[in-house]
Amino acid sequence: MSLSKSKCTRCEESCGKGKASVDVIRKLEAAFDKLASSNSTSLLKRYLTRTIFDDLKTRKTSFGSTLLDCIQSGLENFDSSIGVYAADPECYSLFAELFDPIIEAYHGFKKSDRQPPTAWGPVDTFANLDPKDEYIVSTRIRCCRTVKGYPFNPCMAADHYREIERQIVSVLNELSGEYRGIYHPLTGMPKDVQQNLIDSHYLFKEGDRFLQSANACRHWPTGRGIFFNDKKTFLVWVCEEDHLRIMCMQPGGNVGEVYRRLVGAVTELEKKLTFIRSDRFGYVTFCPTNLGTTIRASVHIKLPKLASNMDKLKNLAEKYHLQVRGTAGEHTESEGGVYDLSNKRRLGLTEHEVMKEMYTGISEILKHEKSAK
Ligand code: ADP
Ligand code: CIR
Repeated sequence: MSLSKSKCTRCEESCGKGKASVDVIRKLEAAFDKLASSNSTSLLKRYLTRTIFDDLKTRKTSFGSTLLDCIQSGLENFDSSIGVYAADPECYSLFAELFDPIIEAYHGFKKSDRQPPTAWGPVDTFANLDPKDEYIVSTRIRCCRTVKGYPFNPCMAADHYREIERQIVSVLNELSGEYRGIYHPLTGMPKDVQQNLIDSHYLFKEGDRFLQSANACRHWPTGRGIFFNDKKTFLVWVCEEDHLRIMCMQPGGNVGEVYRRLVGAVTELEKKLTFIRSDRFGYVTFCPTNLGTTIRASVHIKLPKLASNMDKLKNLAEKYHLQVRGTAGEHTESEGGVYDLSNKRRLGLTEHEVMKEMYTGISEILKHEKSAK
């Protein structure tokens, strides 16, 4: 099935470029008023002014995506931190008046900025952050990729999922050495196996309400699955939030080893798959927080002293451009005093600079933990 831009996969009609329907505009109007009077702290609420809303509410991309498709998640989930997704790659430009300030607020990346060319840099720069295994439980580095020729989740038909999965898995099956592994499709996966993989932090969770509201879970579980090597130190998520989430992880704090493995994996995959990269935003992703390098390098870390004052830990993390998440990922709580600390910015910096920011930040946080009373 080839990707036809003129045929909208949402309504299965040739809606093409044009104007949002009266029904969409009516829904937007009602939801805008509710958001405006809500106590939401999302970036959507902060930047969707009445003027911008009026400018954007009638627009529609050639994939058929409207403002509603981009902001539905934030409209339905007032506890969103961001609240927007690009329903298709064109949304970043057609709805730039909304996306640009959100992207700047999240990454510090201005309208006039450009993502530098890919630069992994020397992979041996980073050492073990916790050689005595006292604080860091595990290290994980992931990046996201969008395969050329396919839209983002909200515009994907069931056949797109089947086709892209086939394409990705045929490439994954050719990997060798430490990257050799097996693909496990979600379709037909026993529930206990799936839950076990989720609980062990290997597999994406199911039923994320932020993604569901964004129409990113249609045709689930068609086309979704996970590939991993024997040791589960190299894993690829297929068609969850993005077409590919490529990740390496292992116990302990050896950032250098995990980074080297990830760079090798992405380099191999790029030989066989063509990924969408824009001059301005680098690698293009569904969520604006992942644009650019798309790298989220994290440690699962125990910080008993700092975490006794969460406001202090969050302020410290912010100082080093780090984000604090719960143990099971985004929108979760800490379990057993383990926090997920990762780089917040991924856009406007090279891959190596992103890694350096994370590495330096975690080193500094560890110094604070060790000297705290
Ligand atoms: P993503 O990292 O892909 O944006 P999440 O925040 O939902 O998505 O995390 C996905 C999974 O990865 C979760 O199960 C989370 O616990 C796990 N994870 C993240 N960082 C680490 C880490 N350093 N060690 C082990 N598991 C991790
Ligand atoms: C939200 O707005 O909270 C969700 N849509 C998730 C946004 C991604 N979060 C992030 O910080 N990377």
